[in-house]
Amino acid sequence: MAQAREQLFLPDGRVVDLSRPLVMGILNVTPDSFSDGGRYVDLERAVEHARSMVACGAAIIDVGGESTRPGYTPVPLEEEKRRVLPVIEALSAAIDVPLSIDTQKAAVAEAALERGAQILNDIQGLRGDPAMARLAAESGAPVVIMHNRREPVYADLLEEVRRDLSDGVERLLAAGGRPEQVILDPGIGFGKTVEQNLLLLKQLDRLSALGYPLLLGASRKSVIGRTLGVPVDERLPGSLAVAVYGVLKGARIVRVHDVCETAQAVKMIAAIEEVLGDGSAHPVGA
Ligand code: HH2
Repeated sequence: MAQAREQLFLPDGRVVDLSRPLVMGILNVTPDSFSDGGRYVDLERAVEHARSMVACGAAIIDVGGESTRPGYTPVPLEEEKRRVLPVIEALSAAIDVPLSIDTQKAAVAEAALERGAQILNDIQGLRGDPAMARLAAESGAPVVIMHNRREPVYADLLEEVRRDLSDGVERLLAAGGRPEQVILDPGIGFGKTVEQNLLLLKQLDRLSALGYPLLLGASRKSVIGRTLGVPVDERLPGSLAVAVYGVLKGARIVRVHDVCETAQAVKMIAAIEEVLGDGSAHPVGA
């Protein structure tokens, strides 16, 4: 199995270490996101929330100005820019961790990069806006290529997800981009039934075989709600279980709302995996 790359190279020259799994904190500056809509539309509250996620261990903050929950209302370009750009600008000055821009519009992504965003997050996997692959290639920024389909119809789920993701990678390379920029994401909740989401999680390690770092975003999603029969504000235990399972299956970045709790879970996994010795001497503590 191909070993996934363990670094992200940012346009500003910084390098993000992926040898340990990272937490990406979600900052939705939308009135209508499915779990946190309306909470951070105010600039000061957005900055405060980002700061608190960083304090808890977020290594990346993902800023989004358009909810993409099932049945969402598309946001016009100017409105999306109005929502995200001031936040990107303020966060570039306020916090040290890299910012990613969660958008399907190349014009929003480009303006965000100009204001300090360092990572592109395209839920259309470079198969939506035709200008996105070129922008990714020209900027040299790491780009999350997420799997997405309109209809949950597959003859062979894993094979088709792999093929669609590879197609996104091909678009980047054809536009002049580099394999080093690629981060892949199975797109939990996007054009998949509950069973298909569970199956993709179960087979996540097989997506690592493509050789790119994997990002997993299942936080508070309906696959958890439906499996456990719990409303959106009671999905923390399920979200933690999926994040831990995902990391053990090879995810290097987990995109979550509950950063403090997830960062502790991920740190605990790293501590167990990295402990040395045979346990016969030098106990670390009780
Ligand atoms: N999920 C959502 C949005 N962006 N990006 C990536 N790479 N992977 C994901 O799984 C993903 C994503 C949807 O979740 P959320 O942002 O919480 O909700 P909403 O779309 O309602 O704002």
